[in-house]
Amino acid sequence: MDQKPSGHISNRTPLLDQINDPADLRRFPESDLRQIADELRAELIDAVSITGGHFGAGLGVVELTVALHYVFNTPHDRLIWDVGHQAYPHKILTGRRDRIRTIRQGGGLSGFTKRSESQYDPFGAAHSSTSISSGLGMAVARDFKGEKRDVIAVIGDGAMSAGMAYEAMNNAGSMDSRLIVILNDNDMSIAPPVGAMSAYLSRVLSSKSFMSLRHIGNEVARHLPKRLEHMARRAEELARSFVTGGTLFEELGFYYIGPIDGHNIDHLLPVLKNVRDSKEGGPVLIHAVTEKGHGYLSAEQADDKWHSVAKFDVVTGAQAKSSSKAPSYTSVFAKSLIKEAEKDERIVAITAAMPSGTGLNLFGDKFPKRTFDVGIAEQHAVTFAAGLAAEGMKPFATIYSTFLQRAYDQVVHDVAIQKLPVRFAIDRAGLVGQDGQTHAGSFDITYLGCLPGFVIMAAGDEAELVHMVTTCVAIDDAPSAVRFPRGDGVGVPLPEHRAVEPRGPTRRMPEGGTGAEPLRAVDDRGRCPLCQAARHRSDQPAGTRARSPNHDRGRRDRRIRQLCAAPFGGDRATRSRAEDPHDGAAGSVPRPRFAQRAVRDRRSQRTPHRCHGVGRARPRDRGTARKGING
Ligand SMILES: Cc1ncc(C[n+]2csc(CCOP(=O)(O)OP(=O)(O)O)c2C)c(N)n1
Repeated sequence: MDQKPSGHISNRTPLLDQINDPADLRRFPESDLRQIADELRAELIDAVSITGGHFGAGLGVVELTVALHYVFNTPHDRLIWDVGHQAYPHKILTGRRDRIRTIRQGGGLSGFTKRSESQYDPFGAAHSSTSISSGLGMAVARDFKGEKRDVIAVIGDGAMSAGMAYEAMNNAGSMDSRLIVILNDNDMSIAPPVGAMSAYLSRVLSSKSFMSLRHIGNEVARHLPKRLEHMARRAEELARSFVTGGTLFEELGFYYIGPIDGHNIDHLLPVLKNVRDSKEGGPVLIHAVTEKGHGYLSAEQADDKWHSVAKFDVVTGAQAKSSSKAPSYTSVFAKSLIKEAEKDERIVAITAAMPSGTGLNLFGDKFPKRTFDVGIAEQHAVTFAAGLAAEGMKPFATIYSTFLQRAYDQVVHDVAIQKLPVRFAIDRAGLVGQDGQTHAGSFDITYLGCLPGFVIMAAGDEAELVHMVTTCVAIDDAPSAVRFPRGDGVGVPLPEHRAVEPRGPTRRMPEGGTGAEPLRAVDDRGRCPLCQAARHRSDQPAGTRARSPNHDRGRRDRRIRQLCAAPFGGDRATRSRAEDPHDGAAGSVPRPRFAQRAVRDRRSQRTPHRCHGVGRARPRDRGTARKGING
């Protein structure tokens, strides 16, 4: 499709205008589906040009979306989109077209699939690689209940790099439950995909045998009888294995079909129908080859295939630029780490498929051999970092707060308990705006704060972040973490000299303001300024520090109340591990340590708010609605 002005939607989408839900779609003859897909793509382009959001992935699954809803009886059949960032066309076809221009806005549609939003979203997503596990669960539940329905999981080649996908396939392959997995292979993650799986898929696609097989496959798909006889299926499988040399998926117990052209509706329909009508049990994997960004030139030509975009001009493809003058926290982090790495060659950096989101693309340009993109594999990333640390390297595991959740056992078991000095650079800490609930970095303070000996830092501005990166490098006897928000800094000058932060009690940043506002002080009787509860004083036993009614009544935001409930105090945090009876002792309450920035800047007049013994809250933590996309 050319990049044309959108014009008046209803003039451009005469068939789509007649579709409110998939039942309407199914009333059209197959011959109209090509045009419906074109109209759906035009509508997607127009909508995202207004809202911004995930884009390239949705463009790549337009035909697949039409074909799936046409062939399967959704929502009775369960259609699960992995991650859910590619589900915008699905939302348009499933009764949400009228709200598609509210996507990712307060009160609007979610940018991912969400159970509470629609009966057509049978499973909520946003974190990747959950679709096969959840689909298998639904398939087994169906079998228990004696119901008849198909369960279809659509998963990208990037999401297929995560361990969870293999755990699910390994399990599904040993079961007899009917499950349809569609591998949407666009040879892209957010960045180009990495790892052996990606190389394997490329080999399958580029092999001569695939090229001729594709032709044969198309012919076979056209002429296969509706009811696949067991013998015929086996013969075809053997023939296919003979040509392709067998597939990993078949070894895992899946019946593998493909690769097929995921943009050709005439190829998709017969394959999907045959799979739907087959009476065979067990899992099937359909390998569909698509192009990320398909049908919109600027997206097709971009390196990142326009994975996610700001608002843009449909005709020129020009995206709206941010007007901020301050650098982003991400870039300040990356540049600080580069400076440290120039001095210390033991510093290495690890990302789990988010090189540009975490700034490690910059680090990688400078130190390609010291940068590791491990794929969507946060668990592996953390244990890999632990191994590096065990051998004296200085690894920075650079992971968004929300995605680090997935590696919690690795953080506990492989890092904290062994006291290995893995440095965690936790980007997107705090609320993240449009990506919503699933992407909010709400829990890292809590889930790291209860671990023994963990040094936790929270940067209140970009200057602090610089010092905290230096501090992480210096901490070589314990795990450490520096958390920082998404988006741009507050505009303070960056320090010329980097300093190691002393560890000590925490101080409190202002609520709901910019970094320029004064901190609220503890009053002279040591009471909390928010609720006047002396019980919050950290020198009282943890059990007695209940929240006051005033506080609970919501004098300030929910997060403050959460912090007040934290079971440790700032003064306790100054204890060294050697003194701390809780350190590593089984069955006791572990105490975290905190680093506090020396009071040396324009905030030097502020009094630490000592009643909250947890690292500082950030100015942006208050429901920020900054533009942009997390991942
Ligand atoms: C656990 C987790 N880590 C990282 C991400 C960020 N993320 C969102 S989409 C994406 C790429 C997914 O690639 P693929 O499955 O191939 O889908 P495509 O966008 O290429 O269609 C990543 C890494 C995530 N959603 N979940």
